[in-house]
Amino acid sequence: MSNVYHDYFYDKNGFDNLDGGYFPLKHPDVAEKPLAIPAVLKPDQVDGDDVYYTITAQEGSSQLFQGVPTKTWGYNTDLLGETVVLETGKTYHVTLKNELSEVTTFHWHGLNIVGPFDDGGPHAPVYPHGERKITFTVDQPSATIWLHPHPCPETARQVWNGLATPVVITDKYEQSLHLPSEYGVDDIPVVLQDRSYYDNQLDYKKSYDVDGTLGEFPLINGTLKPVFEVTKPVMRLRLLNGSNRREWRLHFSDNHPFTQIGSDGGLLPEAVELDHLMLTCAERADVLVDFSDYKPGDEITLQTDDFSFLKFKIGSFEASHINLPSPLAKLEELTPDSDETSFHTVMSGMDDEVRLDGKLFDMQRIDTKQQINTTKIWEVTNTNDMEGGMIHPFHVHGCQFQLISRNGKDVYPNEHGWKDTIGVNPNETVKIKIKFTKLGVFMYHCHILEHEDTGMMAQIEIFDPDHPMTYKLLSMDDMMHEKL
Ligand SMILES: [Cu+2]
Repeated sequence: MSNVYHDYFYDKNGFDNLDGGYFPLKHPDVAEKPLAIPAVLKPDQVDGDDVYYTITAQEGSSQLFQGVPTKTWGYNTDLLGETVVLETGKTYHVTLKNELSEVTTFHWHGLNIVGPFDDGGPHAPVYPHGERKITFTVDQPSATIWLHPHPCPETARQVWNGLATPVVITDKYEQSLHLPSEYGVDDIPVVLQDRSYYDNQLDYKKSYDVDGTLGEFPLINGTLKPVFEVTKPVMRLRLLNGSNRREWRLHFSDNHPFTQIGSDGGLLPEAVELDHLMLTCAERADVLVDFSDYKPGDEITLQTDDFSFLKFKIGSFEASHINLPSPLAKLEELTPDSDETSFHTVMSGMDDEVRLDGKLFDMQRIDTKQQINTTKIWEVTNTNDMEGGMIHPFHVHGCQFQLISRNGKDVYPNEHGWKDTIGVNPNETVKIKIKFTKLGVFMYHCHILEHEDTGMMAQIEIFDPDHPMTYKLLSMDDMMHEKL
C-alpha cells in the first residue's frame, strides 16, 4: 500500500467538539439491529432513455425504541427515503408530491440542474397535497449526491424529522471499473445522522441549538444501533454526512485503512489511502474497505472520535482484492478564464450572528452574477474567530467545483475531485474554480442547517447574455403561504 494518511486534515481548533453547546454521542438503550438499507426507488415508467419517478414527502412512524413508535418523515417511506438511481445521459421526469401538512421543497444537492425551481431551493415550494413536475437530463459523472428539503427557515426541522435520501449517479466509465456494485451487499449508502428523543419522539424545538442542533444518539440510515453483516471481501461505503450540525471524524476501531475513491461530485483522479476521514455537514465520501484480512466472526466498528456507532460483523467470503487503475478517473480540469479572483464571499459569526458577506439571506435579492459556461475563481473566507471559531461547510447549488488552495497552501489529499461542499476552517480562505453549466438563480450557503435557516445564505444568478431571463423571485412570506 502506498502512503496512508492518518490525519483528519482540518484545523483541530475548529472542531465541533470544542463548541460550547457540544455533546458527544451516547449509546441508546436498544438492541442491535441490522443496518437499514434504503430501498431503491422504482420508476413509474421507462421509455428508452426517459425515466419517470414519483417522490412523495410523507409522514410515517418508525419503531426505534420499545413502546410507542417514533413519528418520522420520509420520501416514499417512513424515514429518510428510497435511494434514487440516475444514469448519466438519461432524462428524468420527476413528480414531486407533498403529503405533509406544511410546505416543503425538494432540493437536489450536488446535481447540475437549472435553478431556482428544478434545483428545489426555497423558490420551489410544494404545498400540502400539491405537486411539482420537473425534467432534467443527467450530464455529470457517477457520484453520490442527495435529496433533502430546503424551505428555509424550516429546512433544519424538516431534515431533523427525517427527510433526506441518497441519490446515486452511475455512468459507463464507473461501471467499467468493476467496483463493488451489489446494492445493499457490497455497495451501501451510509447516512450519518444524530437525533434526540423525548418519550420516543423527536422534538426539534426542544433539541434546537441556534449554532447547529446536535442529537444524543447516532442514527445511521435510520437505524439506532446498527450492525452490518459483511459477506464480500471489499465493501463500497457511500458515506454521507446528513447531520444538521455534527461533524463525523471517522475511523475504524482498529484504525484499519480504507481507500477513498470519490468525493461529493464523483470519482477522485487518484484513489487516496486513509485511516481517518472527517466529513463536515453535507459532504460525501465514497470509500472502499477491504475486509480480506479478517476472519469470520471478527467484528470491527466504525467510530467517530472514540465513539463506536456501526458494527461490521465479518462473515465468510473468499479473499479477493480490487485493482484500481491510475489515474482512477479522468477529470475535466476546469481552466479559469482569468487568474484574478472574480468573487470573494465571507462567512462570519456564530450563534444568531452568523452572516454571509455581512448580510442575512433575502430571497428577492440577487447577490452576485456569473455568466454560464465560464470558469471563475472564487475565494471563500471564514473570518470566524469568536472563541476559536468553527468550521463552516460552504455549499453551492447547481454545480460542482474544484479546489485550488487553502490559505495559499495545497488542498487536502482527498480534495482533488469534484466538490459541492467544503469545510472552511476559522481564519481560512479557500480558493476554488467554479463553472455553472445551467441557467438560473442558485443558493450558496453554510450547510450547518441552523446557520442556513438563520440566513447565512445568498443567491447567484447564472446568466446567458444571448438569452436574458427574468425570474419572479418569491419572498419568504410568499414561499411559506400558498396563494389560493
Ligand atoms: Cu455555518
